[in-house]
Amino acid sequence: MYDAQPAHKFTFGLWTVGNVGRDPFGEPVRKPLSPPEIVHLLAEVGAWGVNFHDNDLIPIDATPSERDSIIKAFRGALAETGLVVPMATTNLFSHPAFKDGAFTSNDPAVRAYALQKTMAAMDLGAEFGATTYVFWGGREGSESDAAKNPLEGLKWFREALNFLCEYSLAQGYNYRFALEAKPNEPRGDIFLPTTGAMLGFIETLDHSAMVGVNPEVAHETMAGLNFAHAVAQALDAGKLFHIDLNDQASGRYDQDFRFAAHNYKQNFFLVKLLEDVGYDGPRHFDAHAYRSEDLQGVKDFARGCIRSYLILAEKARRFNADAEIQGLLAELKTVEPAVAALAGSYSPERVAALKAHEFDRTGLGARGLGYEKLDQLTFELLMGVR
Ligand code: 3MF
Ligand code: MG
Ligand code: MG
Ligand code: MG
Repeated sequence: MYDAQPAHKFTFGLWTVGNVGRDPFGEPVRKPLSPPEIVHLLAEVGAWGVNFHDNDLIPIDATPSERDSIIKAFRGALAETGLVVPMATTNLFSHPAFKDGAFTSNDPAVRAYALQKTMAAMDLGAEFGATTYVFWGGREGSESDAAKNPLEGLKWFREALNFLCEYSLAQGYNYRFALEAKPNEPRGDIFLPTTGAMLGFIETLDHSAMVGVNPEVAHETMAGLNFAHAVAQALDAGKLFHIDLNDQASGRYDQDFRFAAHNYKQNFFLVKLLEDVGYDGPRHFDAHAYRSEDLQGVKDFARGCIRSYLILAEKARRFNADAEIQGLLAELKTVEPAVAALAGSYSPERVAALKAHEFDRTGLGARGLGYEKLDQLTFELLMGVR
């Protein structure tokens, strides 16, 4: 019943199940897996696709012949398993050269190197058929505003994206760019810290139609925001090009927990939103297993991400089919047709009707909305007692 279908497009990054459990205070706890091993592991747990940063696949210091043999082995694993590569991205954060950011580094040489590295990574992604290219500004920010002018940072970031859009078009790549916001970590502050900020910025780009967003559960949650609302804004703008599913407790370090490991209710509303609108992009898990886990735990983690999504999708169907819940929702919107017709788009007739209407302000304020009951019914549905 909770089996992944290709239509769900469940994907994982090489860096997710490949995470070795290093953190700022501790050494790795798991052995690294090679890209072909990861592809086979993902096939075993039911994934449809695999995504990568350039250096997840090809080490930054690989020789051309090493590159060729890695690509050959990876291609072989994809052919054996049928996994696809829908998304690619650039690692612009691990190497010390990027300590002050990449496209927004104060150093022009670093900004130029970031362009060169991204073009090469776009070439690599295109070789594997990727159609979404993600930009997460890992270190595009600052610790001290003494060091960087945010206006310059935005200008440089725009220049880089305009350049790379042109490059994608000139190469005939089929890329849509997806910008991923994060409020902080690993920088004190990261520019364009929320999905809403990215959506505003996109409209300032030369090729704004080919640029959308890749919101991540953990990132909006770190900022104390409602993730489903951020996704709704992206959907409303026609800009939900990709999504990073994981989980996070508000106010904590960047946790990247298994999808829905923490906020069951918030993630239920997220899944319901995606399912209700028929989102047909990849459902990408950008998460990793707890540091307590061995290889078996990594598989449990990956299967858990998929299964939790499908369980919440099933709950969303039940919510939509629940007569009592739907009755409460319908009741909320039931008013006299003449009054309902007063709300809507501008017209001289509506202006006249509004000016002439006398509202029962006291009655409006006195009306109970039934949200306590609605929320309790939702909780009971989620807990399986309904
Ligand atoms: C960091 C992230 C990143 C991005 C990735 C692009 C390492 O918090 O979320 O994962 O998602 O760089 O997809
Ligand atoms: Mg993240
Ligand atoms: Mg993270
Ligand atoms: Mg992410």
